[in-house]
Amino acid sequence: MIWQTSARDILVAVDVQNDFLPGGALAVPGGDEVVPRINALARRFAHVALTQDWHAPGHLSFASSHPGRRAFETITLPYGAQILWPDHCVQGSFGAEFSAALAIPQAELIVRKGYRREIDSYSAFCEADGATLTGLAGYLRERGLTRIFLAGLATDFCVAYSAVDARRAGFEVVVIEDACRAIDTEGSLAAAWERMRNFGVTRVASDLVAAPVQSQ
Ligand code: VGL
Ligand code: ZN
Repeated sequence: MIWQTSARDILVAVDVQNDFLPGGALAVPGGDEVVPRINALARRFAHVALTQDWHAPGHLSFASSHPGRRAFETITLPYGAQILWPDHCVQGSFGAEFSAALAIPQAELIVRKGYRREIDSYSAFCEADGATLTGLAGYLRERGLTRIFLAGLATDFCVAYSAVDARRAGFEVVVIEDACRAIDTEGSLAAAWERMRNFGVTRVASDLVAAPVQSQ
């Protein structure tokens, strides 16, 4: 099946930022491989948005904010379980910048997330308290966009959480598998695909995503 995009579709490129690329603070294995794929995909969409992990210094998702704790341990915060990460994507830092190889000047929106020190947000729709909305669902609805294609980093965290929340908000959701890469800590990748499947997220290959018949 070919997935022909239309004026009601948007590509959301998740967290293609230096800290998630090789050499970055929270490097995702093969993270750099998604960049040319996402650039090529973006040309097949009438609409593109970017998300940007954007943490305040001393963010509570950082292991360094919890003396005696180490990265990739899980702790309990007021809103629930939180995996601790190396310091990453600190507001204004080089690591938080988009990859210089990302070439999507036509992107219409940048959604920043995780900017409050006390709350993480893997999802581009809703923060980790499960209640605070980012405004993305409202933006998409106001613009009549009904189907969201997701690509980027990391499959098992920001892509998966965004995909599930987009389904909860009533959108059709398609994850472009080969344009994503995973962190995969303690079975997180398999669990993420299972959860996405349960929520009705579709999984496709990038070569099956085609530009609209007529460009708009
Ligand atoms: C992400 C862990 C921490 C992601 C962001 O972009 O998937 N993962 N912050
Ligand atoms: Zn983060």
